[in-house]
Amino acid sequence: MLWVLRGERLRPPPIWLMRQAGRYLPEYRALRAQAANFLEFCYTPAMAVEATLQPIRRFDLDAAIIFSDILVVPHALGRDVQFKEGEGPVLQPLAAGDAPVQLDAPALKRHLAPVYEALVQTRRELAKEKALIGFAGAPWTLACYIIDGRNRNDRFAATRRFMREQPDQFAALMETLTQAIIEHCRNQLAAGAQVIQLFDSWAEILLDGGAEDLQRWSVTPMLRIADILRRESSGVPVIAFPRGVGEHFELYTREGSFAGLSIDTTVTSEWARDHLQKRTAVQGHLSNLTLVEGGETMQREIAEMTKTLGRGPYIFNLAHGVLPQTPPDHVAELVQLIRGPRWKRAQA
Ligand code: 1CP
Repeated sequence: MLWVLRGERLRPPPIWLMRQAGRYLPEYRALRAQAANFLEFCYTPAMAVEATLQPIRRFDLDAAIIFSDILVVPHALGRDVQFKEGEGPVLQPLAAGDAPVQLDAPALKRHLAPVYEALVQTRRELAKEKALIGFAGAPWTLACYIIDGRNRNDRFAATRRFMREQPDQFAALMETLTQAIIEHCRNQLAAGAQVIQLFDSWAEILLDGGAEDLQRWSVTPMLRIADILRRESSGVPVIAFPRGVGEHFELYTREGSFAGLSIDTTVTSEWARDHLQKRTAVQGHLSNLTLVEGGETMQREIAEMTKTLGRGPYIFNLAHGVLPQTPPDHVAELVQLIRGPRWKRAQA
């Protein structure tokens, strides 16, 4: 996978899946039952290492993503974060006029030490040829959870209002988050992560305010994070995943910025080949619902994707994380299809 992020083409393409660890795996559910809550799970290195390695053992995927969550950064910044069974994460919302969120870098490092320990141990246990991915939420997506407190499926209305009505306080929060994310990624790289993926899961909401808002609050801060990490860590590859932005994915391809762009189903494979792949490796973009469905639909979509994107630097992945109702057999079949005889013929 690291070769692809340097611009090489690999056949078959390397494959990993967002949320490859999780509830669709019986061994994950068994492990999860041993932890009092989700954060304890994330902060217990032995459990996080085991959850990280489970999908690698079962499916022989090409990369492991450290088992953690994007919300450990707000937690490390002193926000109250709770994962409620069946409800998802709930944070203490940030209101206009509240004391500013502040970064204490040594305190963040101490708080997240179990995540870094899990990376060290995972790298030790992971086969040499498998890449180890660290990750963080992008500033905008973290701001959405910090201000709204939870996802009410109203496109983070409180955050959008805060952005309009408290522009200075919002800008200060975004700056603190950018610095905190840089610290967290830096620490993950020092602990053995070889790639960083930045998840801007709610980037699409910024488009309500036009491409200028997307540029200012997603593209620019994510580029800054990638630039700093690359400069400090001799060219470490950063993958950006600004979900749902369609043709605006192109804004993220500035020369020498992200080594990879993870795309979803808001663009076609042809569009990604023509507009993105000359400047960056492309990762994606099978629908997670197609993976649930499996069968001929999955076979057809994989064939189409690998044909179109497989001629350039390409990493196979989903458009969005594996769903809990996914049959594990479909993941096994997906890996078989990607590594299947088609590629051997193509190379002959
Ligand atoms: O108890 C459980 O099993 C809870 C489910 C779960 C899991 C398995 C959550 C709660 N987080 C995770 C792990 C996780 N989260 C990983 C692990 C590595 C892997 O991919 O295998 C990663 C990369 C994330 C990233 C994450 N968390 C994102 C970005 C990606 C995306 O899905 O867009 C987001 C938005 C979150 C927040 C979050 N954490 C958990 C839930 C249910 C949510 C979404 C809440 C919502 O907005 O509806």
